[in-house]
Amino acid sequence: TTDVVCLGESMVTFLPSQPGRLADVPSFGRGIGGAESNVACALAAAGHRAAWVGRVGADGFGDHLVETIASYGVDTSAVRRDPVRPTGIYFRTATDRGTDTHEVAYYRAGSAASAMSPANVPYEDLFAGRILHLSGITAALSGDCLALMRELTAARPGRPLVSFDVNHRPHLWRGGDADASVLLELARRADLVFVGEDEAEEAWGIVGAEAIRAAVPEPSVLVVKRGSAGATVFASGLRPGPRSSNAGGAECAPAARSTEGGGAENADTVTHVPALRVDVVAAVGAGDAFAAGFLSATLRGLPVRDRARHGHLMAAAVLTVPGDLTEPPARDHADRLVALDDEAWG
Ligand code: KDG
Repeated sequence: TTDVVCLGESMVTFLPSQPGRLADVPSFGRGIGGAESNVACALAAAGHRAAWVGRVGADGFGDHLVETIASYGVDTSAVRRDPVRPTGIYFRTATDRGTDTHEVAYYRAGSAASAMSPANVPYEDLFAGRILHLSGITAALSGDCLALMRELTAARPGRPLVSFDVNHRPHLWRGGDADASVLLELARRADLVFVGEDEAEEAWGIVGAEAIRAAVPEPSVLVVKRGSAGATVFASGLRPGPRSSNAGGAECAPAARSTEGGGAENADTVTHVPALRVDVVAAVGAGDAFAAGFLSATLRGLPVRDRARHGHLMAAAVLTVPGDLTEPPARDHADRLVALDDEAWG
């Protein structure tokens, strides 16, 4: 069985040979990007069975994406090729200091992935894992992609646990019919949600972790990421998953939550988990790495605090390299770091 199926657009990424304005960068090196395939690659590198489902062009960039993602050990067999539309690409700039904002230039309007729709995705593959991981980027790509996100997050019998990273990308919402408020609707339909405190404010005007939870009360687990301040995890209604026999007793299925409220079984536990302090080289990909670490620990049935610590650890590894992806620490090594006492974790 597949542990996690990730759906989304991946792109060939062009990383600058030197810092500076996009207008001044003389040459670029090729990498790959795509929030959801980043999650799949990190999960596969951490020893899980991960699949990535997407749509690329029938072109060399599409070949490169599929080959590179597969080289991480990710199952790419359900990726579709669009005979006409190209694979999306994007360029990035770098600054001397990793925490400064960099420029992103997308060339993805009309891409193969933007043509994903409820009519052309392989549902059997999408629902084959224990977790289906999605992100708000897909919702911003086109009306068809938004319809697909609504379809995949709809309640249905046998639905895998739906993990949703809000991933608000303001550029992508410009000029479309929908706006980032749909991300709130999608988050409320998911079982596990990742959102940055800053992105909730930017996308929805909602300020602070408690207010975010009040606006997104449905998911069993809501992770509010607060940058270097760490993460706050709201968790309720976890019970052993129906397929736990093949995953060491992972608690990852949503429990039916009573609508009457007030019962102890519905009360949230709220866990603040500090992050590791690192010198940031490039922040891109850190959110994906966090999600991968959190999902990995969820599949393993680890306690909430350790789920977030595994997320922070994977994020720290990616924050300290220029690209979106890096080899995560081996599982036993990661477990030893996660088990360090609170003092080490700040
Ligand atoms: O999370 C990293 C992604 O932002 C990057 O890989 C590109 O998927 C991408 C996007 O749409 O911004």
